[in-house]
Formats: sequence, C-alpha cells, structure tokens
Amino acid sequence: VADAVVGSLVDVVGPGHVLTDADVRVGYEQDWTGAFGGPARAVVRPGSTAEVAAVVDACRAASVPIIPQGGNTGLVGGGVPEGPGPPGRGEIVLSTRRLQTIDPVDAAAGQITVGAGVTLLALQERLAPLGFEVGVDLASRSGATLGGMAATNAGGTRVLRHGTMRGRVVGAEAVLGTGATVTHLRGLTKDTTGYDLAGLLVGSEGTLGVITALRLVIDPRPAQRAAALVATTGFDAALATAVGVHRRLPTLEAAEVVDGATVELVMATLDLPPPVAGHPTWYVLLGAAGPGDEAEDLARALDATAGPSAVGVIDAVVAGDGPRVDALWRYRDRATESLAAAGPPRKLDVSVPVSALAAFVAAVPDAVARCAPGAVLHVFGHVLDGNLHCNLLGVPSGGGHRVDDVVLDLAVGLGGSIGGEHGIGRAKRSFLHLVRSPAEIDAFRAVKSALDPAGILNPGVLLPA
Ligand code: FAD
Ligand code: LAC
Ligand code: ZN
Repeated sequence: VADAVVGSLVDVVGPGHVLTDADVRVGYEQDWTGAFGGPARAVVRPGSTAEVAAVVDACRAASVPIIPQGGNTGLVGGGVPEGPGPPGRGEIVLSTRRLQTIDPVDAAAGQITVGAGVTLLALQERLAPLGFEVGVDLASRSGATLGGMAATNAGGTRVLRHGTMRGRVVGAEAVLGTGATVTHLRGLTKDTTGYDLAGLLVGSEGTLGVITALRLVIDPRPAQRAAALVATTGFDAALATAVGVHRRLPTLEAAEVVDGATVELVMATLDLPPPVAGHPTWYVLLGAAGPGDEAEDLARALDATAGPSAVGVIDAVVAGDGPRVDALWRYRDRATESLAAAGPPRKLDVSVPVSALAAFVAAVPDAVARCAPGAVLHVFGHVLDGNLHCNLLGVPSGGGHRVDDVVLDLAVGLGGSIGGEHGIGRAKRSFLHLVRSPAEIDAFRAVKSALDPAGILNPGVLLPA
C-alpha cells in the first residue's frame, strides 16, 4: 500500500524529492523541541504549486494524511507525525522548503510576494539592501519559513509596533484539502469581494490548506536601532519600566522580559559575561527603531521612567550600534535554545491581559510547585503583548499533563489564552475547550470539513479528535 502512494509521489516530484530512507527522513520527523514526532511514510518536497496540488490529489485518492511542514521550528508538535503510534499510520510530510521564489519588491505598495518556503532570514537579507524589512522578527529566523509563520500566526519581538503575521498577510495562494488551488495575491488595500480566505489560513496550522505563496506587507527599514537591558528586583519593576518607556517613546518596538534564572542559564550555556552586576530577579529588554538617535532617545525615556528614585531598578545598559545591540539581545533571543539544551522543557506559551500579568507571575510558581514538585520554572516573553513563555525543567515523568492544565487554567482564569503565538498543535489540543466555546469549536469543524472534507490535512492538530 505504502509503495503505491510513494510511487505516485515519485511520479509527481521525481525520485530525488521523495525521501524514504530513515536516516534522511529523521530531520523532518522529529520536532525542534525533541518532544514530538514519529515515523512518516515518506517526506515529499514539491517544487511548485502545481506539484503541491498533485501531491494533495495523490494523497487524497489514497486517504493518506499529509503533514505540511516549513522550517520545522514550531514548538507545539504541529508539523511532525503523531507517533509513536501504531506503525504505518502512514503520514506524508509535505515539506515546503523548495517553494523559494521571492518576487521583486513592490515599493509603491510596500508589499512583496514570496514562496511559502522562504525563510524569514532569507527575506530579511533580500529586503535590507532595498531599504525594507519584514516587520515581524523571531529568534528562529534562520529556519522559520513565511508559510509556517503565517500558518501559526507567529508573533515575535516586534508585535508591539508591527503586529503579528495576521497583519502582514494581505494575500495568499494555497492548495486546500479539497485539492483546489486558491490564489488571491493582488494585495489590494481595498477589496470587499467576499470571504477572507488568506485570513482564514493564518493561524490554521496546516489543517485547511497548504500555503504555497504569500503577499506580505513590508515596512521601510529604520535608520537606527538601539536596545537597553534593565536589571530589576522584581517583575513589577520590570513591567513598570516597560510601560513607562512605552508611554514616553513612540519609536519603542520591543519590550521583552526574562527572569534571572533564564538569563543565568543563557550565560552558562553560551559562556557569556553577566550583562550587569548583582543578581537581578527580572530583566527587561527594550528595543527602539527610528530615524533619530535612538540610543539617546531610549536612554532619556529610561531615565525619566527608571531614574534613581524608581523602585526596583538596579542597573541598565544602553547600546546604539549593531554589534552591541546584538550582544544585549543574546540574553533574550538565546533563551529558547538554552532551555532546550538543558531540557527538553515543558513549554507553555500563554497570554493574559497586561493588567493581569503581575497576578499571573505571582501565582505561577506556587501552582507549579503544587503539581510538579522539584520542577524549575523559567519565564520570559513579550511583556507588553501580555505574552509569557513558561518553561518547566525537570517535570516528574507522568506529571506533564497536570502541570499544563494548572498553568493554562491560571492564564484562562485571569482572562487570558492558552496560546499566545505558537499555536495549539498537538501539545494543547485537549485544552482548546478552555478558551473556545462548543459553538466556536463546531464552527471550526464546519470550516475544516468544507475545506478538507476527507480530513487529510494535519489530522489531530489544533482540533481534538
Ligand atoms: P513548522 O514548524 O514547519 O510548522 C508549524 C505549523 O505550521 C505546523 O502546524 C505546520 O503543519 C504548519 N505549516 C508550516 N508551513 C505551512 C504551510 N506552508 N502551509 C500550511 N501549514 C503550514 N514563534 C513565535 O511566534 N514567536 C517567537 O518569538 C518565536 N521564537 C522562536 C524561537 C526559537 C528559538 C524557536 C525554535 C521557535 C520560535 N518560535 C516563535 C516558534 C516557530 O519558529 C514559529 O511557530 C514559526 O512560525 C514556525 O515556522 P516553521 O516554518 O518552522 O513552521
Ligand atoms: C520566543 C519564542 C519561544 O519568544 O516564542 O523566543
Ligand atoms: Zn515568543
């Protein structure tokens, strides 16, 4: 049976782009965190939209599930096979990495059309010399693809100023689960002609269609970027600093928090010097981007907010040139990989209203200690988005689901969500009901069955079985 499907995929893309050897497949079968994955029947790498459509048709005809995969940097297990289930569940991983076209910039519109398999870094590098940038930025930029970022509605470190992927995507091309190709890439600012299919694909996590191309809004590249790392004695002071600087500095684009334990882990993992003296319990990293002297403006806003009389601020370092800005960002950007090296951690990405952040941060350690004694909690995230990443190292085996439940429940109880930016994937599907009503989940299923009637796209992802 397997060979018949694999044979038809070979007919579509050629033998060089159907990977069946276990040692070649493995990089597509295991997720970035190491917590999810399983054997695939084969990995197929179509090189065009027509080939994606033919792959979907072949799998549909044989009722074989497809797992769309971009850069495989996702953190909720949505882009890899379910495993370790019964052998021969037989999913096909459809890698979009060969969908690599980057059209010329439309400077008048401030837009660009790109293939879904283009990485964020490749697009950043293409745009920079032309005076543009993507608007969204993530630490996983070298691997994450624009298709995957749209499929997860990725956020990252500039949401404060530039929004999430949802605001970037003004058109899409995709092969739906029906096998139909829908193309709407004109990117018109005004276009009141029916349902927003591109918008529906954003955040759909590969369950409705395989995105093959995107029309994206891009931004003029700012002349200057600056960063400040502020060390504080507590979360309240870190939050107050971020809020105060945001109020005073229109060019603020990033406001990130990292707890002291995580900064220490990053330092130990990467052999970095302490950014400031002492042992702060929370750091806040602020980023500004604009036409003026951003370092000076950031320092001034910081002085006005967190001067000598401010409570809880220990020290601050401001950087205005590229290498020093990058050096400060390492203490934040490298948190995920440092935790992975020490883990794998239990990862819980939550969002709560900014006004409830302090209550969440105060309550979460006890909640974790109660149900996962001995686990070490690391928290960092995008503070002014109300989006925190809780990472738990050393959760006793078998205790994972319980601790997920408690932390997610805490966020929901404070008016928040169980997924801020990474999606639901396989990791959180059993918790979806905490934030989505039965009527909403019914509507999700109705959309799913209209666009993927055979249920072959990413079964078991996002929607509980
Ligand atoms: P994959 O991991 O390949 O897939 C993710 C999901 O999208 C899966 O459900 C998959 O089926 C689906 N998918 C992928 N491509 C397509 C397509 N073309 N069509 C349809 N469905 C598709 N995320 C953030 O939001 N903000 C961050 O700040 C951030 N930082 C990160 C830092 C690190 C170090 C790492 C490892 C990850 C980080 N992530 C972050 C998570 C991850 O990078 C994002 O979720 C990213 O959007 C995934 O892109 P990808 O191409 O790797 O997708
Ligand atoms: C980050 C990822 C984990 O913010 O979302 O680094
Ligand atoms: Zn994040």
